[in-house]
Amino acid sequence: MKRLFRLLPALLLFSASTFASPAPSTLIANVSGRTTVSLNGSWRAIVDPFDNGRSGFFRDAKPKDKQDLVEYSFDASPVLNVPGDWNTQREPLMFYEGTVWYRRTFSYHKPVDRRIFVYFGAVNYQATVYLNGQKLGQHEGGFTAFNFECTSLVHEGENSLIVEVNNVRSADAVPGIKFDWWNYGGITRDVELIEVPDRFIQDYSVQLTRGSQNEISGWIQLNGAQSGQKISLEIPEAGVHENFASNASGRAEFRIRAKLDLWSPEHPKLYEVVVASGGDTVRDQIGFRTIGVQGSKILLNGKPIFLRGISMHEEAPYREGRAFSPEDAQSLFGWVKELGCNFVRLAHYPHNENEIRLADRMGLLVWSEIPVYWDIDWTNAATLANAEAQLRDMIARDHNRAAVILWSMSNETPVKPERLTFIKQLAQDAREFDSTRLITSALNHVEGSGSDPRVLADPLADALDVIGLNEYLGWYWGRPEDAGKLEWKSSFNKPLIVSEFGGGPIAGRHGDADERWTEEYQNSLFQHQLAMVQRMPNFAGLTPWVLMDFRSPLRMLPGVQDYHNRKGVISNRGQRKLAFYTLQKFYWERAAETESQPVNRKGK
Ligand code: GCB
Repeated sequence: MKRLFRLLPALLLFSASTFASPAPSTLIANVSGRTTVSLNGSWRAIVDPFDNGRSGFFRDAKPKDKQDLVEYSFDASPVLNVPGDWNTQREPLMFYEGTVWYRRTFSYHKPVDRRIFVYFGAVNYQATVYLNGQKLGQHEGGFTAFNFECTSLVHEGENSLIVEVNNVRSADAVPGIKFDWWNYGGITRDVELIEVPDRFIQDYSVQLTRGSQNEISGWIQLNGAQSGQKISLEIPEAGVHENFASNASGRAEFRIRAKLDLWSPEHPKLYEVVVASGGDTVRDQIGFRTIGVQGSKILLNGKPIFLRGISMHEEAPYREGRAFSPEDAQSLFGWVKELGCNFVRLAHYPHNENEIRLADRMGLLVWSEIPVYWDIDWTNAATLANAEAQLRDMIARDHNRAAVILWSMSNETPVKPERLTFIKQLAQDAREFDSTRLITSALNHVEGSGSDPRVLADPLADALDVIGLNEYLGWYWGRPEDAGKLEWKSSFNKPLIVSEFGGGPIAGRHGDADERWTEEYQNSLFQHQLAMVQRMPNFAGLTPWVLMDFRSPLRMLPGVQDYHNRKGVISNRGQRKLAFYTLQKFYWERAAETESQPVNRKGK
C-alpha cells in the first residue's frame, strides 16, 4: 500500500503528460488597446500572518451598532500602493511571507450594453478575488496576467474589490521552495476594469507564417459569438483590408499575402493593425519578422544573427523593489542599449507587458521564461498543470510581439528522468500554442572534468531549438584564467547561447584581479570568459549574469551582499562596474563586424 502511495505521483504524471495541452487561456489580449478604468493607487491592506481573515474578511463588514463585534477594519487599515510589492513599502514587511488582504473601493458608472472584466497584470503568488462580497475567482502564479468577468456583480455606484494575496513558498509550486531572487509579495502590476461589448475580440494572432517573409497567417477569436460573425483585419500601411466570418467556435483563421517592411533590431518597424467585429475594435502595433535556426545558426529574417545580450531581473533601478513602471523599463533597457545589446534575457519569469512592448519599439530581441527553476516537484501532476498554465498565459499575452524570439521552458534544472518528461511536455505545449518562435531552456549540466573537454550532453537539448548554457567558471568552480585552457564540445548541432556566467563584486570595491568581491575580479572574469565563449561550438549569442544587482535572500555576506546578488555589471544605484565597459567593448566590436548601421555609442 505504502509503495502504491509512493508510486502514485509518478502514475499521475504519466497520465497528465498524455493529456492534451491545457484549456485555452481566458486572457483578454492587448489590454492597453481597450477601454479600461484603472484601479491602481492606494489600497487598504490588512497583514494577516495566521490567515485569520479566511473567516470572512471578503465581506468587508462594518459594526452594525456600537455593540457589534467586528475584529478587523479595512477603513482603519493603512494603505499599500498598487502596483507595488509590499516588502519595500513597509519596513516590517521586508521579509514577510504570508497573507495580505487588499481592498479598493471605487465608485463606478456602469456603461450600458457592456461586459466588465477585472484584470490583474500580476499578483505574487496566489490571489483570491472578491467583488462586493462574492468570489470572482482564484489565480496561482506570480507573474502571469489574469482576468475575471464581473458584469453581474459590479454595482452602479460604490463597489468593494478585495484580494487575498498569499506569497508563501511551497514545494509543489512554480517556482518551488528555493530561488535566487526576492519573493516580493503583493499586487505587483496594474489592475484595471476592462469594458467590452457583449461580443468582443478575445485574442488574435497576426504573425508571419513560419519561414515566410510575405505571408501573414493567424486567427481571431471572438468571445460570446455565434458562427457567421463578420470580422475585419486591416493593416492600412501594408494595404491589407480583409474580411472573414467566424466559425461555430467564434474563430476565423486566415492566410494573407502582404509586402512588408521587416522588423529587426536596427529597424524596429511596427505596423498599426486593426481588428474589428460588430461593436468592438482593437488596435495594436505589430512588427513582422521571421526567426529560425539552420544548423548551429540563428536566423532573423533569413540571415544569421549574433545575439549580443544580457540577462536581467524585473528589479527596480535606483529604488529597491519589483519594477513595474514604464520609467523602470526605460531605465533598464536604456542600460541594455548602452551596453550595445540587440538581445535581452528576461529572467526567470514573465516580465511586465510594458517591458515587452518597449522592446518591440526599441528593437531588442527577447528571451522570455517561466519560473521552472532549479528543483521543483517533477512528479506532481498539479505542478505540471500549473507550469503549463503559466506557459500558456505568458504566450497568450505576448504572442504578437516581434521582439520575443525565444520561449524558455526552464532554468538550471537537475538531469533526471522525471524532469525530462515534465519539461518535454512544456516544450510540446509551447509549440502547440505558438508555432512561430524558438524553444529554449537554460541548462547547466556539463560532462567532463580536469583536462578533459567539457561536453554539453543534457538529453533535454533534444527537445529544444536553441540551447542555453549557464556556466560559472571562475566563480563557483575553477579560476577565471582556467578559461584559456578549457575545451568545449557539444553533442548537438544546435545554436548555443551562453545564458549565464558572472561574478559578484560590490560596486566601488577595488583591489587585485584575484581578490574576490572586487570590480577587478569580476572584470578579469569577464575578459577570460569572453575569450573562451567564442571558442565554444555553435556559439550564437550570450547573456551574461546580470544587468543590475538585485535583492536575494540567499546572499547574506555583510558589507558586500547584504541580501543582494551583486553579479550586476551595474549596481542597483546605477554605478557601472568595470565589467560593464569590458562587455560593452566586446559588443561594440561584434556589432561593427556584423552591422552596416552604426551602433548607438553612448556612455564612456
Ligand atoms: C544561476 C541562476 C541565477 C542565479 C545565478 C547566481 O545559475 O540561474 O538565478 O542568480 O546563478 O548568481 O548564482
